[in-house]
Amino acid sequence: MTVESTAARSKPRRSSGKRTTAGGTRKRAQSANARPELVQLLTPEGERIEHPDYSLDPTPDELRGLYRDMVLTRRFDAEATALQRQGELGLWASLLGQEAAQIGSGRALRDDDYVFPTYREHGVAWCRGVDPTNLLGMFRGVNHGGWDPNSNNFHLYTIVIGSQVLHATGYAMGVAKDGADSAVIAYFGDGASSQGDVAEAFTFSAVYNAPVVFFCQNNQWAISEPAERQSRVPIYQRAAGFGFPGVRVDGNDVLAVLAVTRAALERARAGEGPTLVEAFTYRMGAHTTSDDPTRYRKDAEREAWEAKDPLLRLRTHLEKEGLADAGWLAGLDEESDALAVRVREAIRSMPDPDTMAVFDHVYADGHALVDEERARFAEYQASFADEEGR
Ligand SMILES: Cc1ncc(C[n+]2csc(CCOP(=O)(O)OP(=O)(O)O)c2C)c(N)n1
Ligand SMILES: [Mg+2]
Repeated sequence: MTVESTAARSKPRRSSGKRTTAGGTRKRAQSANARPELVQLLTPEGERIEHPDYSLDPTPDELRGLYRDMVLTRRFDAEATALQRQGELGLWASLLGQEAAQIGSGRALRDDDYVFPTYREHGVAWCRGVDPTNLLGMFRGVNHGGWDPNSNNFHLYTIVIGSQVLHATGYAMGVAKDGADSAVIAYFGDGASSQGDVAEAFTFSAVYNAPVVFFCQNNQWAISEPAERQSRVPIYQRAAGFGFPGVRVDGNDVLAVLAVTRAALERARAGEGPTLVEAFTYRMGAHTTSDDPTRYRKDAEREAWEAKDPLLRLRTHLEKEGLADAGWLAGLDEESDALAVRVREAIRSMPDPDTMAVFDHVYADGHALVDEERARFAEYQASFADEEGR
């Protein structure tokens, strides 16, 4: 297996010898993203393999724990998708297929590390101890976030593509100034990698040696735009141009993601600066519940990725090694069902917000314009009460 890490590379790699003509540009871009070199510790067939740069020696309990995390996260996600279809949520962004990328990286974190997520990091939220029901409020439209970021060092979901990568970098620069040895991790997608904010974050983090890990989940699609439209080279290789290491990991291999993210976080803590981790994975579902992927991608592509399913490969491994018997698996099924029931009950009993609350927290000390808007809105609302009273 080839180690495709700009960190591990000591001498320039030889060209593959493939030539690119003007007319072959698209072909080259596609092959760059489809290149198979990545860090892997567990094959799609559930076979444990070694890697010269990344080792991991998980206990049976840890292996079962990772599988449990992925199963419960997938179940929560499926339940949320169903709740959107039943009109209980306005929208849902499914993480289906990306469980290993999120659980592997989430479990590599220390409590004092800080996470800046996008809108799809339900598995990372799970690892941080954010209650899954809290993730639903924003998608139901009853709050603007749903949790206190500082309770779990898990920032609010960010929908403005790429902006949280800059926030993470600024936060990491602050961590370094404080002299703390925590690390920061910024999640973003293949599409976000084209944003100016991400390039700026790369520059600042490199120049200031900020303790940040850039964790790009390359799920192959940015809504209907394929990954090859984002970059002429594999995304992880961009790090070299900014002066820090990049590594591509099999994003459907929870063990490899855990090992690679742990190493990147350790580098950050040791004052060695940022790392770009590209988790090569696949978005098995739609971009969100508002999207119809059959309009722009082929069934065969999804089917090819199904064979690399992150849950299946760890389950195969556990069964092969005799680490998960039928009783344990049945217990996990029961736990999943109980989680689903809890989520459904929580959403149905979620109170609608006070409509005036939208004016709260706009300014710390109040503002004349907001006061005026609040008064006008109160008057407008009262007009309905008057009508009802007639
Ligand atoms: C600044 C900005 N531009 C455009 C959008 C609309 N938008 C929402 S999601 C998305 C695609 C993001 O793709 P990617 O970064 O690959 O993340 P993924 O959704 O695949 O996890 C776009 C363009 C947005 N939210 N913010
Ligand atoms: Mg994407």
